[in-house]
Amino acid sequence: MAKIINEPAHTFNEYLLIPNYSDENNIPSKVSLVTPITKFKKGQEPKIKMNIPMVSAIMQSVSGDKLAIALAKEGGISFIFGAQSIENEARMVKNVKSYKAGFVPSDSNVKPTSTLKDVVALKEKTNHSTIAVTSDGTNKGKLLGIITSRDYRPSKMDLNAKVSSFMTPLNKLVVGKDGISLNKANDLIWDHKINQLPIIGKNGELKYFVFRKDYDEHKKYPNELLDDKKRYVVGAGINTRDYAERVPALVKAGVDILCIDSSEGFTEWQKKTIKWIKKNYPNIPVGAGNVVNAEGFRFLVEAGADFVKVGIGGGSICITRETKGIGRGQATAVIEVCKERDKYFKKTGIYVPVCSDGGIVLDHHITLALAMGADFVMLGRYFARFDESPSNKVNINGTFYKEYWGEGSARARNWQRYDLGGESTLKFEEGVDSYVPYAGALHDNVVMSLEKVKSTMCNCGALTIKELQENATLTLVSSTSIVEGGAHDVIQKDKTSSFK
Ligand code: MZP
Repeated sequence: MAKIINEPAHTFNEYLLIPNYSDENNIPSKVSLVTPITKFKKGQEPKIKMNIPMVSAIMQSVSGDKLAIALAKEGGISFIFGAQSIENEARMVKNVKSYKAGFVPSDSNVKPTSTLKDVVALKEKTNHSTIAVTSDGTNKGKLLGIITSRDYRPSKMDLNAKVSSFMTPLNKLVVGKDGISLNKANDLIWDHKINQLPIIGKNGELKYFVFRKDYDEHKKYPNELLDDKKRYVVGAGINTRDYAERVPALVKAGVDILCIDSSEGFTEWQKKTIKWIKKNYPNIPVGAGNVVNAEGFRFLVEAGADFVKVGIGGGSICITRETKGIGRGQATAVIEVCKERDKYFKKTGIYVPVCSDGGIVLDHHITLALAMGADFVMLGRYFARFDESPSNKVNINGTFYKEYWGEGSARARNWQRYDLGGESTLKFEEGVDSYVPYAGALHDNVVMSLEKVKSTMCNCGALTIKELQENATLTLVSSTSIVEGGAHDVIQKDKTSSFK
């Protein structure tokens, strides 16, 4: 007879945290959200830590290079979606690794033989007030000068005038050499009272501009997550079919960490994939999943996984539980797996971080997942709503939305995520295509969500995620007490409040 668990599996919404004593030290500005993402031995440091406990989902409508840069600026990691060609995924990883905060490749460029008319047209198109003059008119050509709005006055000048006659030539410019630090570049900008500093390579070729106006912008990101070469940290999703070709390309592009993207991780395919990576790229950490019980966790850890992802069927776009009848309430799954993780740590002295993936609806669900033992959370719907996600922003009846589709939807064409051997096709859908309300810039939202997490941690007397995991008290709540938890028995004046 089948094994039957009679205890119901619970979701985050069925739990609340009970405050602990907080002393005057428990203030949000003292909370650290630093968290491990790769396994480590007791007393040692993990290879990669994040500054915030958030990673973005391995999804076409979530994790492109733009979102990866925005999230690394906040201190988290994106896993670039794997359901695309190997070349495209590697290019996205490369874009993140070659992005230098504060160093901007020039978007507006002309040749010395271009005319004032060309400059005016370009300015109208790009709205950039700094234009580079290079030997070949590209942003990689030899720098010959720059044009700013101070160099020309269209109403008083001949529109056929050649750029070389009115640009500020190189010998009158202050320039920085490639490799200069952002601090040094900003010092030059301040010392010489200029608005932009061109950075040139060994042969005088243009590399970037550093702009005065970006100086404060950079200070907005005290938590940015950098590797030892000061490049943003980025992850990438892989599948259990083409890893022997995909992984080398991603490693070559500079990827920091991989994660096998699959709806079900307790499989021989995952074991084979992890073993292959460990044999061929022992220095590249790889996460695996998804599992929802202790046995699944143990299996992936013994196969060599560096972190384990938990969650089946709880994603906002996911219909796996309806179509296949597999899955588990996310809270119960996280609690059981984290208990096993702690047991494994006690026995072996190896700590394997756990990621709670999917089903985060309210910001406080992040805090609950952490209190239940997760080291970080993976979010899809949450990030899909922002400017930086790769999907379309659409206006429906006057309200803006972003498109968000599951990797198991027909639209994603990601059969590899659901692969059980056999034919290379998706036989039925496990995800839906949807809209989510547009929510603006990633930065503003992440800052606000984490303020709430820190505030709750203070109420629980915790200044670190570890303290929260060790000392939090959680309680199951009744369905009527969930109703009591929202505004009730009043007629709300404004139901659009952004309390979530
Ligand atoms: P959520 O943050 O939108 O609730 O959930 C995101 C997670 O749902 C992803 O990280 C992934 O594990 C899972 N997912 C992605 N696509 C599907 C699907 O089409 C899915 N079924 O379940």
